Amino acid sequence: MNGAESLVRTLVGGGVNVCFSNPGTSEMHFVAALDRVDGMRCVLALFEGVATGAADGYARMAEKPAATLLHLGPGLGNGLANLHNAAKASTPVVNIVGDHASYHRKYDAPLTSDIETAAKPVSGWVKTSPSAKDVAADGAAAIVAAMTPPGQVATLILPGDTAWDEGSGPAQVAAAPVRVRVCEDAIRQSAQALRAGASTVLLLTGPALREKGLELAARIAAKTGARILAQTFNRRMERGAGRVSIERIPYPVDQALKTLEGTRHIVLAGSRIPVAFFAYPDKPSLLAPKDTQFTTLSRLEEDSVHALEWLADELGAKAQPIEPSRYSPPAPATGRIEAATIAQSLGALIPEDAIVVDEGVSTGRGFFPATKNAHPHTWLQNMGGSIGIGMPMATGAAVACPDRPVVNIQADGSAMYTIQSLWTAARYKIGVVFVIFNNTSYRILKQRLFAQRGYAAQLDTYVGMELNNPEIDYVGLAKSLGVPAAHAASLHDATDLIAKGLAGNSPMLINVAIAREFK
Ligand SMILES: Cc1ncc(C[n+]2csc(CCOP(=O)(O)OP(=O)(O)O)c2C)c(N)n1
Repeated sequence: MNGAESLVRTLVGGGVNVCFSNPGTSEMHFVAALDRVDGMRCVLALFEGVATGAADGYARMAEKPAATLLHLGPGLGNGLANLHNAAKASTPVVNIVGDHASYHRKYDAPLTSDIETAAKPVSGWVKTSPSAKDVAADGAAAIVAAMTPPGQVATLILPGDTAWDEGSGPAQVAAAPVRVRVCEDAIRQSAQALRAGASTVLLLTGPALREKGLELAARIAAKTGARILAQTFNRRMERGAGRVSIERIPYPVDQALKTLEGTRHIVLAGSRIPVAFFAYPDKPSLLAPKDTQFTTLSRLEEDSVHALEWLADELGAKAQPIEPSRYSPPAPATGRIEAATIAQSLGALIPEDAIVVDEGVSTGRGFFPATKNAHPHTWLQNMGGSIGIGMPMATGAAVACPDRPVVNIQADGSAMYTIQSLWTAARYKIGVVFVIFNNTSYRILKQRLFAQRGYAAQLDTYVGMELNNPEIDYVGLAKSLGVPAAHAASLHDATDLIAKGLAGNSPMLINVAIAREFK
């Protein structure tokens, strides 16, 4: 058995069953092994950013990593933006990058580059496998590294000869470390901060945003009078009927400052101190009031749910009554197509057990209130700020959960970074409903420029932010990539088309025409 097959059998043995790939000549033996070994599904992506974003979405839902397969340094380079996002979301990814055969590197052939250096900023673990005899054990170590809490990108670089030389056979994959439990001090100090009541915020992210964590946090809040909030961006959040559907710290700095006004203590459950996405000349970087005291209940890699359980016990809150969201969706909206009406219609349309993949950017920001009482669903966001994650992430999430409805709420400009996702969805019949919020601009940037009251904004010209002239034909693009698509010129059309899309289990794109005004 060669190294490639030893590695693929190791991956399958370690529960890695999907490989989002864009291979080249140096990976041919690995590809042949992918094909030969049962239990491994190879999903082709036509751009590496699709492969890496799909691996992120897959792992968020499957709770285990997918592999990627990228072609040397340039393939990795194309995939880096979404690996950055995966790293910021602490998503486990087994990121496999092919390289020249070890003896070929010294000739500096065209595709030679320093792959390790390129991989390091996004990877918690990087290794170039030295030989075909080592590659299976290195693959096993990569899985463990990826799954080590809170989860990380593990990059395994695979020189060609490690694939084609005689290998070791499959290696055993060790169990990944479990999340460690917090110490008693963390509980005692958090309880003390929470007893202060309304001036305390219990700030959640990570596994604390799953059903059990939310329920425990709500009991604690009900008992103490403290507020619960989620970070602005989170890897995965359970919401809708039957869940405690909580709000996030808003993205715009002024709104975030207002939300946290009067806060004296923040108890961090897996979360970080809230900071502004960007610095602005006239605004603070830190979003909480200056003298806020922070208490860490749990770090992201620790067992936040156990910590919340213990904390609830300590506060006598375990049996505290709470009111999870009830199923009472809004009626589908009528009137103009705008953020509020789309949100309302989505609240009415989200099917039971849906996955909502949110790259709605300026349109999608305020969708939580209108979707709070929808059917139970899961909400995925971009934690790394690099746009172009939504379509691949939705595609990967749907590969992980083929029986769940998946809707991608997708800003138009961001869609264009990884629009090739549509072809993968079509090729493998992956049932994602892609809803494009088409405002023919980078509206969020126009908002920023306008806020600066700059010369360009006064003239109402926004250099480098207009996506008209020519307008992008998303319906035509989708059709050319094999995905049925339709244009929604009215809210009624949009509601109708989204409902139809969600009733099926095949990919569909809906282009929702949104007015260009932005102020
Ligand atoms: C990789 C990357 N390139 C550029 C940016 C800067 N950027 C942030 S938002 C944005 C435009 C977003 O436009 P769109 O997706 O249409 O959303 P809208 O603002 O119109 O709601 C850009 C270019 C980024 N965040 N990431």
